[in-house]
Parts: sequence; C-alpha cells; structure tokens
Amino acid sequence: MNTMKANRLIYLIYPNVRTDLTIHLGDIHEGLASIAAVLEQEGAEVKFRQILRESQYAEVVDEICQSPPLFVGITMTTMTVDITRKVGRMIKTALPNVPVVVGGIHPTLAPEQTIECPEIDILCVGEGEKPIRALYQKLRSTGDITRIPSLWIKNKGDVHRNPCDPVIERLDELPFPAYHLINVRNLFYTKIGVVVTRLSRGCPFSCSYCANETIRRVYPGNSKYFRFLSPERSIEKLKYQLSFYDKVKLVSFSDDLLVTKKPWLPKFLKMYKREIGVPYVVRARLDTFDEKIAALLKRTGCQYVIFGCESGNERIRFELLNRPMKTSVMMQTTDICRGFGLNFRLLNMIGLPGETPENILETIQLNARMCPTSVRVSIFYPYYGNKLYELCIKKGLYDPNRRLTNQKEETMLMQAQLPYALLHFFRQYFGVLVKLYGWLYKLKMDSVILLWDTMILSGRFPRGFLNRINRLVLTPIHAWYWKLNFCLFGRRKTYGID
Ligand code: B12
Ligand code: SF4
Repeated sequence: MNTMKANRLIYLIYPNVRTDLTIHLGDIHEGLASIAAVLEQEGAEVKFRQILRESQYAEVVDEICQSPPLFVGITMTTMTVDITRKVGRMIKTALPNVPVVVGGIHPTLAPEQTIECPEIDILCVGEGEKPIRALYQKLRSTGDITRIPSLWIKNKGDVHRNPCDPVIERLDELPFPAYHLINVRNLFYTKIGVVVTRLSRGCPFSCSYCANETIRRVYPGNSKYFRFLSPERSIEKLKYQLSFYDKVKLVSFSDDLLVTKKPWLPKFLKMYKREIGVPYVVRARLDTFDEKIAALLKRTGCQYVIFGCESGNERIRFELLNRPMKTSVMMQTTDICRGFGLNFRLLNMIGLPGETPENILETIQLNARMCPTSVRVSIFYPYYGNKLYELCIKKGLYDPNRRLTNQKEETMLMQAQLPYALLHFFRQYFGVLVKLYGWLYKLKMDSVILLWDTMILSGRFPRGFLNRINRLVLTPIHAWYWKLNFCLFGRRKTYGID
C-alpha cells in the first residue's frame, strides 16, 4: 500500500507591507527563497507569494483555497506579527486542515509568544532548511512530525518544543535560493539596476540592540554562528543570481558584516573583480578597518562602504550599545576612506534609552567631522529579546502594547527628555544638520558653532514649525521627486539607495 500523500504543493508567503516607502515593489527574501529551493530539491511544487498591500491578503488566501497545499509557510518579523496572524487566521478559517508554519526572526526570538497564537500550528526556531526538508518528507509519508529538531509543533492540545539544531556550518551545501520563484524583474532594486545578495550568515559581534546578539544564543553552544560561502561558491551564486537580471549597475551585499580581516575577503574580491566586475556596496565596522582593506576595496570596484556610527557619544557606544569604539579610531577609519577616495555612508540611531538632546547633537557633530558621502538615521526600536530591549523593559520605558504606524517616524519609548517633536525634528533634519556642521567645521567658525548649539537645543527653537514645513512641504516634494525620477528614468544615483 502506498502511504505517500499525493499533494506536493507548498505556498510560501512573504508579508512585506511597507507604509514608510515612497515606492515599494517588493524585495528578495534570501531566507525564504532558500527554504523554497530546499523544498524544490525534495520534489515539492512551491508557490512564492509576496504581500505588498493590505488589499492582497484576500487575493492570496483565495488563491490558496483554490488548490489547498500540503502546508503554508509564512516568514515573520516583529513588524509583521499582526499581518502574519491575520493571513494565518484567514487560511485556518477556510482550510482548517492545512498546517500554518511560521519561521524567521520573530518566532526564533519569541517562540513562546508566537506558539500561543491559535492560527499558528508549527513554528521554526532558527535556520529553516533542515527542519523544512524533514517536515515535508514526514508530511508526505504521513510519518510522525512531532520530533523534528528546531520545530515547535502543536499536537492534540500539547506543544512539542524540539530543541534547536546547530547552524548549517557549510553554507556551500545549500542549494542557491529559488530566485526563479520571485518576480525579480519587477522589484524596485532591479529596476534601478541593483542586485541585492548575501554570501554569509551571522556576525561575530554582539551589539546590544542587534538581533545577532540574541540569535546566536538560540543555537546550541558550539555552533559556528558566523559563516561564509566559500569564495568559489560565492562567485557561482552571484553568476546564477545575475542571470535573472538584465542590466546590473551595482551589487549590494546585504551581509551583516562582509568586510573583516579574514583571508576570505582578498580571495573573494580578487575573483569578484575578475569574474563579476560590477561595482558593489558593502558593510564594514569602523574599528576593524585599515589601509590594506581600503586599498583592496578601492581596487576591486567598491562604490561605497556602509559603516555604523550609531552614536557620537563614546560612553553610549561603550556602555549602552556594546560597541567599544573610540572616537579617534572611528575618525581614523573615515580619514583612511577619504585618503583612498572611497565613498562611505554612516548609519545612526537616535532616541536611545537615556539619551539626551545633547547626545543627539554629539552624533550629528561626529558625523559632520567624519565627512561622509551620505548619512542615514533611524529612531531606535527595541527588538524583542536583545539586551537593550531588556533594559527598556527594566526601566519601564517600553510599552509592549503600543503599535507604530510608521517605524521610521515614531518611537516605542516614553522618555520625558526626548519629546516626540524634538526626536522628529532631529530625525527629519539629521542630514541637513550634518551638512551644516560640516561647513561650519570647515570654516573653523567655533563661536558660531557654540551659538548654534545653544540655539538648536533651546526650548524656543521653532522645531514644531520646521516639523510642519517638513511634513507639509518637504516630504511630499521629496516623494514626488523620487516618483517622477523613477517613472521617467527608472533609476537614480545608486549611492542614494536605501
Ligand atoms: C536583508 C534584510 C532586509 C531586506 C530583505 C528582507 C529579508 N528579511 O530578507 C530588507 C531591506 C527588505 C529589509 C527590510 C526590513 N528589515 Co531587515 N534585515 C535584513 C537582514 C540584514 C538579513 C536577513 C537575511 O537575509 N538573513 C539571512 C537569511 C538566510 O536568514 P533569515 O531571513 O532569518 O531566514 C532563515 C530563518 O529565519 C528561517 N526562516 C525564515 N522565514 C521562514 C519561514 C518558514 C516557514 C520557515 C520554516 C523558516 C523560515 O529559515 C531561513 C533560512 O535559514 C536582517 C538581519 C539578520 N541578520 O537577519 C535584517 C532584519 C531581519 N530586518 C529587520 C528590520 C527591522 C527590517 C525593517 C522593519 C527595517 C525598516 N524599518 O525599514 C524592514 C521591514 C521588513 C519586513 N517586512 O518585516 C530586523 C528585524 C527585527 C525583528 N525582530 O523583527 C533585522 C533582524 C535586523 C535588526 N534590526 O536586527 N531587511
Ligand atoms: S556589528 Fe552590526 S551586525 Fe554585527 S552585531 Fe553589531 S550591529 Fe549587529
């Protein structure tokens, strides 16, 4: 008797509704595309759906109802808990026997909270390739699914919490992500000639606000968390991915940290220059950078480097953020970049727990002194489970029931010293202020700087008025400018990509 289930169909869903972007056409989700590739290796028929707008929920669920799959997999971040639950509920109402499986950063960091949701049947903690392969095989052969490592499974009122498997040490063993299932040509980045890719997993550092600090703790003790594809496999992967694109102007490595002092980098970049040769953008740390790396990046076509500055205050970096970087070391690195003619962007956070307006000004001033090609700033968000989240809870600064409509503009923290109008002002005018201070430093106008510092921090500074100007005039103009630019030319200066 053949006990195999005939159904080979799997739906994988990437909820990707963004209210903060001017143009949103979707993204590549390397993790889910990797899961899809593994399922295809097993013989599954995989359908990959990306939800970009609320109006698409019902559309996707209707499609699933027309041909019910073996299971539905949904990827989940903290931002997408509500939408995942909503889609899950719609599926369970229409198809109560089809298991809803979730995975991703949120179920990994908050499995207990996630498994409590009635619309979720199974969750995956950590990397999903091995457990999803086992789940597919067991469901097809109607075997026992309750003991698959890394999966938490609801069964007859119980939850089987299976321990998390170690990480996949040799990334080369994985198939390439199933790019063919994603409509790559329609993505925003593709239209502006940018390929977003990834060659590694993890990061060796433990910044207190970052997911890496928490994810690493999920895996068993001896797991080798920070891993790379071999240089050879990286080139094969890039060639494979690039075959889905027409015109490529820039390769953007979304790896948490690709630039380290490991021998991997020169070996890979030498091959990259010879066999791919497209300008690229990469992330690095200000405290693990030197002339040798700068020369290598410049030589191999690096268009710009992304560094985290995060805060201009040394104490905040050392004690709060667990980023023990001296200001002098940071400035040395940016001097090196300028010396080699390397463009670089600085990333920053404001609205940190305990931060004062003076500290924010220090961040702006340090950025100005480092003369970056571009800057980005975001308002600190405490992601579940990491050290800074725990601190916010301990200090009573965080309200877990609060929902943000726009993460880029709002804060989750309640801090008397940083009222919303002030935070909003610094967020909106961060780039302008960095430029302004940059000019003042160049002109060595020390007394003007002192006067300006006092003015900008004073309660009489017209922040409310400037915020309104920004909301009513500057932001709409900016949005229309990009929309028009995008419609007319389908491209923009690539070092301006977000
Ligand atoms: C590349 C990236 C993006 C890309 C692509 C999105 C993506 N997730 O791939 C873009 C630029 C679009 C993006 C956007 C955002 N991102 Co982002 N992003 C990342 C980054 C740097 C890498 C993700 C990645 O490729 N990892 C490697 C792959 C292999 O791992 P993975 O995605 O986790 O998938 C594996 C497992 O989780 C699991 N899995 C995942 N899904 C599923 C589903 C099923 C069914 C199963 C079984 C398993 C499974 O299996 C996968 C393979 O092993 C991470 C940082 C990080 N280190 O993870 C942040 C990160 C995920 N992003 C984050 C955030 C906050 C955002 C934004 C909200 C930022 C913003 N304000 O603009 C947006 C919104 C995204 C959204 N819709 O939720 C946070 C999420 C924190 C949280 N707790 O939710 C992270 C962790 C960074 C951080 N701040 O610490 N991001
Ligand atoms: S260096 Fe970057 S990716 Fe690594 S832990 Fe710190 S913030 Fe996260």
